[in-house]
Amino acid sequence: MGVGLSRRASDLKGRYIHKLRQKVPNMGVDEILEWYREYKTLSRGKNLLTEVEFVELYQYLFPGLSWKLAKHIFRAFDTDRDGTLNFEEFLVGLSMTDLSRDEDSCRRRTRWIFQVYDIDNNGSISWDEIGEIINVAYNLTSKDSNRPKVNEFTKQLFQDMDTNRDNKVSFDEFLSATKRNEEIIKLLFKEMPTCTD
Ligand SMILES: [Ca+2]
Ligand SMILES: [Ca+2]
Repeated sequence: MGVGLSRRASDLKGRYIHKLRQKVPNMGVDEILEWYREYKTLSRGKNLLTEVEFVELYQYLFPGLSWKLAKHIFRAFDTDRDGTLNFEEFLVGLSMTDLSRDEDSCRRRTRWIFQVYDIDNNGSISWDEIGEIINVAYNLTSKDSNRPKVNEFTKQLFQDMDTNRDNKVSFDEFLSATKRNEEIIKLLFKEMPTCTD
């Protein structure tokens, strides 16, 4: 590993790696460098990943995932909302697929999934937002015959999440709801374990 690692490490400055490691405590230096190499290839040396490039990658990593859902996932990766992913955004997003069950990982992951649902990024999930994500997750079209069933499911889910009945779901409500109902996470990421108390 020695020679290759130092060559790549010189590309990514030590201080920067240290900063990244604080954001992705579940990843080691080797893994970060491995992803950096991957990122450079994917972004064709631009050091920015566009939505189209990301969607292609995500559909390759998760076959069967609809492009609409991949676009919502891109939005959650793109934390500064400039429409592209820098390496840090890319890495932090990828670290969310770490499936550890410790409390810290669970909370970070749930916070991130909350961002997938919170389309307008205002810190709460509205009825429309959950409806949109569920329709996309089920890949429904406007004429789909399963629509009434899914609408009913959405309604029940929203009511179950919105425990204080203010017509929006806060992060804390969301977190509690994911512990009662694993479907909220499995809808988007089948393999992801849910967190329990
Ligand atoms: Ca960005
Ligand atoms: Ca919102």
